[in-house]
Formats: sequence, structure tokens, C-alpha cells
Amino acid sequence: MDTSQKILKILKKNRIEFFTGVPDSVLENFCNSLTKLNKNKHIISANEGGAVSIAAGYNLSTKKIPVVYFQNSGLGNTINPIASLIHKEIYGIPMILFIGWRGALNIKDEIQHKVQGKITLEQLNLLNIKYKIFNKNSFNKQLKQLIKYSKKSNHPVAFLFKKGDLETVKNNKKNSKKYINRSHFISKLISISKRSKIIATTGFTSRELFQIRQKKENKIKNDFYMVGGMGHSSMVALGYSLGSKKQTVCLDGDGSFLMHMGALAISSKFATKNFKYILLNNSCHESVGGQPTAVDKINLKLFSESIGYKKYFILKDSKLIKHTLNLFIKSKGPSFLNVLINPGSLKNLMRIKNLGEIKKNFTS
Ligand SMILES: Cc1ncc(C[n+]2csc(CCOP(=O)(O)OP(=O)(O)O)c2C)c(N)n1
Repeated sequence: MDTSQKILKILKKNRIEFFTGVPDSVLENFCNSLTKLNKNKHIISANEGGAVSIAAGYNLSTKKIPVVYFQNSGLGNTINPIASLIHKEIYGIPMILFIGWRGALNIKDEIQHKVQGKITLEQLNLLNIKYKIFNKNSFNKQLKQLIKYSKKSNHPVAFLFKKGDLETVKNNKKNSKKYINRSHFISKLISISKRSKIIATTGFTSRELFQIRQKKENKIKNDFYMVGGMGHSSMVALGYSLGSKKQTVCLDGDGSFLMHMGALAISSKFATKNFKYILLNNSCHESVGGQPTAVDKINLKLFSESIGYKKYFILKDSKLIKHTLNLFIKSKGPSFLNVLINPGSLKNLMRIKNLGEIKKNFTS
């Protein structure tokens, strides 16, 4: 039995059986164990604040303690419902936060995790959240203490996990090849639309674009990689497009799109004709382990048209990339392109570095 299974067993013994959160790579194995649960026991939320709120509602109806899991990048998203709704000085709603701690002290991590990694414990302290840092020799005891404390104090508690604390299970999933490979689409996009400025979402999309550019040219001047700020790429693109006459392409993922979906209504209301939105749609959070999103519940044509996008395109077939992209780029925006992509990414993806230089080149 691996650690995630052991943790689930301890939780079950303590009558904790409801989970909600946003998937994270540190917690990948734990998150993937949950996807086997019934849908009234586990909800993958659009964002971390939503997960805390779902958990709060669950506690109100059952009086049971829920678990909310997320990466510390999403801690900011939880602060509003924690500090203004569920805190013990307000409604006092207990829950256990499982936090994947990127940028933890003494652990090598990417630049975008440095600041959040450093302030995570301080933020928890400010919120009066008692926490424990996972210890593989005593996690059973740690967890029981946290549960007891959360119940007694009617307040959230947190359990922090660092990279490598939970075993990674080899992914033997056979990726379907029904649609288009993301890297293939990105290569075509940058060769067809050479002068477009591209704002690319967090995770594999940015990393694939970066890698493909590295191979094609030395100086990257058209791309802005959203190494953090997941869910906000369409808003960065909107702001950019308003200050520039250049074609501005937002390359988004469906997890990121759902995270702050209201942003799309704002983009269509304020964007001008140079704003182009591309959804790289694989129906999952591929960058952190492939957990499903709820994008398949949305009719994206109706959605985009109803919020005022001028044109909607869909692309599922590699053979039509060139044709569709030409129409899309030439269309008077704001335009929406839904690209159905296969899960799976380039092998040995590079990490994005030299952010200062990337910004300087992008704005020059
Ligand atoms: C606020 C926040 N929550 C969670 C994460 C962790 N995270 C990084 S990429 C990613 C999945 C993104 O999914 P999607 O947009 O569908 O793109 P895909 O990975 O499928 O390419 C998540 C959850 C994060 N970086 N920031």
C-alpha cells in the first residue's frame, strides 16, 4: 500500500470521506487515487477558493470534516473564503487542507515557486491555521492530531507535502491519438502567424512553446509565458491587446479557462479585433497528472457566441490546421478557436528560464 492509500485509510477511519480541490503535481498520486471515488465524494473544483467553499457547504449539511487539496500557488485563491467566511472568528468551519508545497526551503524548484514557497507558512500563520509538515515516519499521528484540532477549534488545519513525499506512480495510460498533438499545433501556429504576440498558459503549453521556439530561433521575442498566475492568461492577453495593434493570441488550457471563466466575458466585452483566444482543449489538467476537467459540460460555440465573441472556430483534424488558422488569424476578433488536442506532451520538456530577458524581448 503506498502512502496516499495509507492516508486515505486513516481519513476513512476518522469518518473523513469527502474531497475537493485543484490537482497538483506534488499531490499527483493522492489526486489520482481520488478520481476513482464516486462523484458525490470527490469534486475537482474550478479553483481553490471554490474548493474551500464546496467543502464549507458540505460541512454545513453533514457536520463532517472535508479535505481540500491544492498546490500552494492556489493558496491565494483560498484566502478570501478562509479569511472572510469560514475562519473561527466568523462561521468557524473545520476542514483539512492538503497543500502541495512548491518552493519549499532547501528543495530545488522553479523560479515561479520561490516567492510563494517562502511565504506559505507565514500566510498560514496569519490565518491562524495550525499546520504540520508531512513526516513519513509519523504521518499517522500527525494527521490524527490535525483532525482533532480542526474539530476542536472549528477552523481549517493544513498538512503540507513537499516534492517526493508521495510516491509517483508510473503513468501507464495509453494516450488517445484521436485529435491533434499540442506541439504540432503550436509549431504550425508560430509558422503561420509569425508576427503574433502569444500569451501562453501555465504548464505544458508554455513549456512546449518555449521548447519549440528554442529550436527555431535564438531570441524569443513574441512569447510571454505564464509560468504562474494560472487562469489569468486571457486577462493578460486582453490588457496587452488593448495597448498594442499587434495580433494578440492567448493560448489557454481548459483547466486554466475554467479557473476564472468569468474572464472570458470580460475579454469579449472589451477586446478589439486583434484579440484571438485559442483553447487547447484536452479535457484534463495534463501538466499535473491528467485529472479531468468539466469542460466537456460546456457547448463552447454557444458559450463564446453568447458572451459576444464575433467568431467561433473548432479544429479537430491535423489536416485542417493551416486552413483554419488562416481564417482564424484573419478574422475580426475577438475570435475563439477551440482546438481538440490529445493528452501527451513533448519528451524531456525544458524548464523556462531567464524570465527577465523574456520580458525584455517581449516588450521591445
Ligand atoms: C492557482 C494555481 N493552481 C494550481 C496550479 C497547478 N497547476 C499547474 S498547471 C495545472 C493544470 C493546467 O491545466 P490546463 O489549463 O487544462 O492545461 P494542461 O495542463 O492540460 O495543458 C495546474 C493545476 C497552479 N500553477 N496555480
